[in-house]
Amino acid sequence: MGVGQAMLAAAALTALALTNSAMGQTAPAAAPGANPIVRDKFTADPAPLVVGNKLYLYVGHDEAQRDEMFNMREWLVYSTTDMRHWTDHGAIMKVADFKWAEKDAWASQVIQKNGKFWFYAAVEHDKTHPGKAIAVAVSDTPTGPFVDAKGSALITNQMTPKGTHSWEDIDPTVLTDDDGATWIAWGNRQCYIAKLKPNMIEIDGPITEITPPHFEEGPWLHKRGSLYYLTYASLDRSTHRDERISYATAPSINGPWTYRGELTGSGKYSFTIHPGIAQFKGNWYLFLHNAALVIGDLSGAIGRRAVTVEHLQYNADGTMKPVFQTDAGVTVALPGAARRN
Ligand code: FUB
Repeated sequence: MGVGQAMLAAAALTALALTNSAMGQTAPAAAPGANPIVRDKFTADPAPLVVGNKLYLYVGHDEAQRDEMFNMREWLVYSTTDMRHWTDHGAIMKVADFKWAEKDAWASQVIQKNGKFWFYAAVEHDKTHPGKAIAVAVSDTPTGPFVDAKGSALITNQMTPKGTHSWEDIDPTVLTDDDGATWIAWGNRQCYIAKLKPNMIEIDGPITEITPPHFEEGPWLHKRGSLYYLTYASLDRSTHRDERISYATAPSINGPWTYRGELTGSGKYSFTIHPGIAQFKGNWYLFLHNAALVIGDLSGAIGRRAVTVEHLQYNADGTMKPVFQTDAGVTVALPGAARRN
């Protein structure tokens, strides 16, 4: 996101938050699993991972106070077996666990490979490599403890010299292809992809730019059948104030990527939105975040978001059906969710 843009959005959201507080609005009591799915903490950038009969959900912990823009110091993990009831496993890591990083527990994803769980996350690098960077950590279990797997950044801002801004190298997403190769995509305004070495902690070969139309941030790679999907937070600056979700598809991880348009509208009260996609027990799910949660006297804001989940459905040609963000979320059986956007 642009800093100027983010500050404007923060001001708008603060005004909204004050309005909500003044009106005494709180999150309504809801059926288990209704949105937002975590209600006692502000959470953002959802990243699902299915392991056996559980779905694990990794999120950044939003702790911004008052008009702070972001205050994200750790990543949390939750799990579910039924998409209704969630178990809180606490923090898997703090930014401080990466000795070379300064701040910002931004978007992440965990992938399972070779009996280990690999955690990729965006952080702010220290002054030796100014700008955002991508960290990699490893654990024997999905709930951690995770430890820095490399002792240095996997990707730094200096590795993508054509980029225009210091927060270009954020929001990693990882996919292991049918041939066993794992790929990592990431970016803000520019979207990049590279292959990982089998050791999972080094880039193998070139970094390729694949920026799709209106790409802003938050790429998410997944594959269904023979089709590859690149889903992302988009911002068409000529028409929209807040990010939406758009996507592209390709016949191979190497492309070519075809833009397929918008998948969702904006998250309620939120400048940012962030996709995470998983198939679990036969159904597909799209995780998102909005800024509609109120906890005590703190309302949603740019750094106080709340993760949500909706059913995801496909058309016969592999394109994804538009997703409408609801309060009921997946507590409503398909296809009955009411439209919000
Ligand atoms: O949560 C911090 C940043 O905001 C993420 O890295 C972006 O995707 C946006 O959600």
